[in-house]
Amino acid sequence: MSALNAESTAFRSALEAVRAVEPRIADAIAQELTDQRESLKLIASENYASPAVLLAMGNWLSDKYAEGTIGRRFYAGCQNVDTVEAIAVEHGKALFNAPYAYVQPHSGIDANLVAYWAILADRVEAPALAKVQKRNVNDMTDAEWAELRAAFGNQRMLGMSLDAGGHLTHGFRPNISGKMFDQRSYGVDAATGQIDYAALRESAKEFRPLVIVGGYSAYPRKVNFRIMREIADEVGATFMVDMAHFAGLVAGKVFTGDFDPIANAHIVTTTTHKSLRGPRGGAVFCQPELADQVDRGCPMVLGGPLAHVMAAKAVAFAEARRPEFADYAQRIVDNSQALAAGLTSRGATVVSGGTDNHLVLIDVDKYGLTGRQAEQALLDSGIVTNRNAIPQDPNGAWYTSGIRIGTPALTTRGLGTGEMDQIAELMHTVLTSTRAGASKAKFDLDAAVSERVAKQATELLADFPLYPTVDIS
Ligand code: DSN
Repeated sequence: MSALNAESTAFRSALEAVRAVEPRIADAIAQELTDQRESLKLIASENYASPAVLLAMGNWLSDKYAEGTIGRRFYAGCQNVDTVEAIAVEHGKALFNAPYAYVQPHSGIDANLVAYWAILADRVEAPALAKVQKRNVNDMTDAEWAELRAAFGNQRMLGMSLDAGGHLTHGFRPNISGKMFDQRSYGVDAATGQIDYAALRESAKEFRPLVIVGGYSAYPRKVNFRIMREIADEVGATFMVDMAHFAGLVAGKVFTGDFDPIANAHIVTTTTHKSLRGPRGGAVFCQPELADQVDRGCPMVLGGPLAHVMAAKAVAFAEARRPEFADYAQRIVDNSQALAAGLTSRGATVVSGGTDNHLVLIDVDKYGLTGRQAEQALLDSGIVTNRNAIPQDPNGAWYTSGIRIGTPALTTRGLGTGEMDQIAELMHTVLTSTRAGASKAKFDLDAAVSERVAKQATELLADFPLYPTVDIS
C-alpha cells in the first residue's frame, strides 16, 4: 500500500468511526481540513503537523494515567508510556543539544509554569514554601498576593513588555506569573524597534530580578541570548528563554551561537506546534541542576501527562532531526524576509524595519486603520493574520495598531519567496482599499475587492496542496 493510500485510509477510517457515534463531529473535523486547505494561513503561531504526527495522537495511549516520571509513576502499567516518553526525551535532547528534556507540559503556558516553579523552588528558602501551603489563594487580594511574594523573598521578574512582543506569561497580570512575580518590563529602542541591551543591563542592575525572561510572541528580530545570559550572571538572576515561537528555527540551526537559547540559558521552555511543526503541547529543556525541580511539574502544576501527545512529540522531534527540516527552517526566514521586503516596497511600515525570524509586524496606522479593522478586512479577503500591539501602541492590546504575519504554515505548504511577493500585493490591495468606520472595529471595504483578493488567494494556493497525500472525500 502506498503512503498516499495508508494515510487516506487511516483518516477515512477514523472519520467513519467518529461519524457512527456523532456525525456532526466527523463533519466538523472534515470541514476543518477543507477550511485549512482553502485559507492563506499567516498566523505566526500556527503550522500544519504531518500526518504521522496527527495519527500518533489518535489512539489508546490516551487512556493511560501516568503521573510521575519515567520509571517512577504513581500508576501501575505505565511501561509503554515510559517507552514513549523516553523516546520523546531522547529525540528532544538530541534535537536541541540539551542536557535535560521534560516533555510532559500540555502547552506553552504550562511549560512556563513548570519553569517558574522550578526556578522558585531552586532559589527560595524552604520556610517560605511552607508558609504558602497554608494559604487559600483563591480569594486573595492584591495586598495578600504582595504578602505571598514577600514570603518568597520578593521575587522579581524582568521580561519583555507586551507591546514590544512579550507574552502574557512573562509576568503580566492576566496570567498567574503576574501575581507570582513583581514584574518589570524591558522594551525596544524607539528608533530601531530592537532590544536595547544596554538599557536592559541598567534595568537589571537596578531591579535585581530573580529571573530574566528572554523570548517573545511578536518580536521580529533575533535575540542575543549570550548578552542576556551575561546580564543575568551579573545580577545573580536565573536566565529563562521562552522559545515557543522560534523553536523550529533553533531546531533547524538558523539560530545558533549567541542566538541559540539552549546554549545560553539556564532553562528554556517551548511549545511544540508552532515553527517546530509538532502536536499541540509544550516542553522544558534545562541545565542538570534544575532537572529535579522540573520533574515535579506533574502534579505540581500539570495534570497527568498526555501519553498520546508525547508520542506525537517524539515523532515531530524525529522529523525535525532530519536534514530537510533545516532547509524548511531557513525557508521560513527567507519567506518572512521576502514578505517584509514586498510590503515595504509597497509602502508599508514594517516594525523594526524588517525581520530575522518567522514573523513580520506591520503598523497599520499607516492606512488609517486599527489592527482590529485590518485583521477583519484581510480575513474577509481570505488572508488569515492576527492583530497585535506594536511598540508604544496607542490602541492598546484589544484594538491594536499592528498586524502580525507569520510564514511557518505557508512554508510547510511549499510557498516560496515569489509567492510571498504576491501575498504582499494582495495585502497591500486590501489595506489600501479599506476605510476606517465609525468605531475602532468598523470599516468599509468594497465587497468586489475582497472577493477578488480571496479568489486570487485561492488560486495562489491551488499549486500548493495541503496534505497532498490525504484524500478523505
Ligand atoms: N497564542 C500564541 C501566539 O499566538 O503567539 C502564544 O500564546
